[in-house]
Amino acid sequence: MFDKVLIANRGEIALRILRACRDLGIKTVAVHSQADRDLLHVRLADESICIGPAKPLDSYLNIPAIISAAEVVDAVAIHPGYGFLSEKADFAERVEKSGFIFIGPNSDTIKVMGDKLSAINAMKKVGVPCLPGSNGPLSGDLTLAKKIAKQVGYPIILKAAGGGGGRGMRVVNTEASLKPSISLTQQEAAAAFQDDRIYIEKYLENPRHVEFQVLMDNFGNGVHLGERDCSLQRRHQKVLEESPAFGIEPCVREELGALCIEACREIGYRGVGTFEFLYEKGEFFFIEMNTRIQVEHPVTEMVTGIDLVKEQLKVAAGEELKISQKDVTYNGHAIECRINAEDAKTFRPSPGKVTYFHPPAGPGVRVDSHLYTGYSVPPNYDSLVAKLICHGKTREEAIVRARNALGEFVIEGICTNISLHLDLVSDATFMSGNHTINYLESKLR
Ligand code: MV4
Repeated sequence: MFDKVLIANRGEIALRILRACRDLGIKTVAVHSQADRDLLHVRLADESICIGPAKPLDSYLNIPAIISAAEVVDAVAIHPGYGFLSEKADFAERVEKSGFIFIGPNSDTIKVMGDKLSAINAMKKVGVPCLPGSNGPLSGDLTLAKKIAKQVGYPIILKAAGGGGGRGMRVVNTEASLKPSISLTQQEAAAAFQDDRIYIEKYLENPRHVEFQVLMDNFGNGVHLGERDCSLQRRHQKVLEESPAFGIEPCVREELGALCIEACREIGYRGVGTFEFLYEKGEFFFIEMNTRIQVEHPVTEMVTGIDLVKEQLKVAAGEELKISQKDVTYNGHAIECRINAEDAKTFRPSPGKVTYFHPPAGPGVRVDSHLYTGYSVPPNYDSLVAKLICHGKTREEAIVRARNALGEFVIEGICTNISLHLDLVSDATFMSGNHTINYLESKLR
């Protein structure tokens, strides 16, 4: 196992990684910005180094500063967490070239999955279901684009090959608007991703977002850990996630999960990974893959009993996966509420000093948070301050526990979206399990 790991992230996930390292007897190094000296994981880490000013570009996105820090402390491996540099192939490559281990897939794999077109191609090879579309970048031939769009059937969606996570997309409803939409999307893609390749996909108007978790070692061994429903979102920010997804039959889960593992073998995938699907009328369609640990990983951990961050560290260290698919069982149901420091009505960020912090507890209740009484939430970063994960034997029990735990949760001094979550866990549509990706935004209108 690694002697020492550098944690190239902040907030709750940095603390989560630190705890997984401790479980495995690994020494930890926290790198932090000038605004983050008081983070809980910085205090708990064996060593800490300030890598620059508060602005993310000057610290958590500053590749030379992070690699120099790893050299100074003699770390063996670097854990990128989520966000920041976690899916930047050139970061992974520079970590590898500097003689450290990047805790994640190798940089070539990140590159393949970062290009949405090559990701879709890799999936098609093993029979993972994808949406009808252009099957490649548009050539510049408008007549051909019109023909493809007509075949697929309007509405269609234009997506940038370099996009993902909701960036670089445009819905097109009619042939008349195809030409201007193509040129706009192309221009935006060139500016945002330095890559003007765009493609056509059939647009699904009211799907659910269902994603599969996989775990692969370096030797082609792998398991899937079932799926999560992440349909409750606002402006591409997930708000509440759960596992398993409502109404997915075990045989469907095993079939699609097995295909995801096959796809991983095809691309030489190592580590934890997430396959994102749109699910509509009983059908799954692959849209993209995430090559990092995700915010919502705890719901999968609660249901399977598998510690994803520990497994991630073990396979990155070259250990063979000890879990086989028959060892993966699904116990009950878990839901995660993302608690943000923001106004519950306007969604404006609400940084500031937490004058009192009292998290809920009890059977089936888990809180992943870096908050403590007296901590000041800086204004420079994502507003996620806590994740409340509630488990129960059934979906209903998990929801009741979430309702009760949200009622116990006390965060004073800053605004949070706890009241929004209290509303959601008593919402009739949410309780029915039939909500789609459009539900939360329409409810808030
Ligand atoms: C789509 C789609 C409908 N049809 N693709 C948004 C984020 C990115 N991962 C892909 N996204 C979508 N792609 C087709 N062909 C609708 C979305 C989408 C979405 C997907 C998942 C969760 C929330 C969403 C919110 C708006 C749009």
